[in-house]
Amino acid sequence: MTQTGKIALEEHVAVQQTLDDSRPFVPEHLWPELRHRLLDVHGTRLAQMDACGIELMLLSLNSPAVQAVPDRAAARELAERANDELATQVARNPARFQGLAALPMQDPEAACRELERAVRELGFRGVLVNGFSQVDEPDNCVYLDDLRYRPFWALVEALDVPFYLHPRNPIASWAQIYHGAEWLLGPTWAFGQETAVHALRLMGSGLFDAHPRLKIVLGHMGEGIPFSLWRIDHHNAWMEAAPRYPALHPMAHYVRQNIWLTVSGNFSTPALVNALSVVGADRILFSTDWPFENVDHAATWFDALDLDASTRYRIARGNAAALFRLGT
Ligand code: GRE
Ligand code: ZN
Repeated sequence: MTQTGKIALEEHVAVQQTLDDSRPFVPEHLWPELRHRLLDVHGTRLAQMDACGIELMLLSLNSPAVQAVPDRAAARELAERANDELATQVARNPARFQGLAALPMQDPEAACRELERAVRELGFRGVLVNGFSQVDEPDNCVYLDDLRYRPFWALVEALDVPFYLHPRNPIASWAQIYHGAEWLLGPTWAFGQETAVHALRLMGSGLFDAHPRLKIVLGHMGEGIPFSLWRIDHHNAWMEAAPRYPALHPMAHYVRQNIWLTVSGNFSTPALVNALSVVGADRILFSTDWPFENVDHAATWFDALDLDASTRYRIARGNAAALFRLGT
């Protein structure tokens, strides 16, 4: 049964300056197709949405984009320009498209200013950041549990907008484990590993004790965290050792308080069953990951799932409408 009115949250576009970031992820003969998909909004994309029962896409920039620009001023300029272009696209059809802001995390104060501008002036519904940022030097990778970001997180909480933590690849000098096995990079494995560790860093840092109302969205059915959650919190229980992180609670507490998952790029029924049993239907949201995945692959899989009407509705659109305050 086609569930109409679906809302999709991890849906990417590129601007000219970020287009080539996506080029390594596709065989050369398919680059013209991916390039078209990344630059298109109102043609192929909208037709796919109409064909597959998707009412609304939240658009965000491709990866790694702003996060891979070490120069602070250049990162600021790129984020501002990309957000302006995205706002222009959204304004052409706001009933079908809304925006998530790109932010120059290389400069935390500028990230705060751009966040306020994107939410208050451009009407964006939240933020999507592509993992760690390279700051000043290409090899200086900074994760978002760094204390320099505490004022930024306070602002995200005060504005009450969701923060989508999206994957990127580790840089070569930090990724020896993948040397000689490059096939594991990208969506095969490294994206999930990188993003799961980043999310666990946030949880373990105590960030969510200081800011309990932060709302973090993870794609790809939670990047493996639901599957691993029990072991993260319960390994070697007989040793009765105190946790070695500053946070006040087990990770399961933060997963249930601060984390929402989308099914983007992970159209696996066993993975969904696991996520449903670990985090429940109120924290799982539909998404596709267009243009890297096909809209019809996501929708055909979702529409055929054997779910009760309430669960189906919440995952398809109810949870997203509440979380991102859509349709208000
Ligand atoms: C994504 O945005 O999730 C993505 C990429 C590149 C390749 C595959 C993929 O940015 O899913
Ligand atoms: Zn994505």
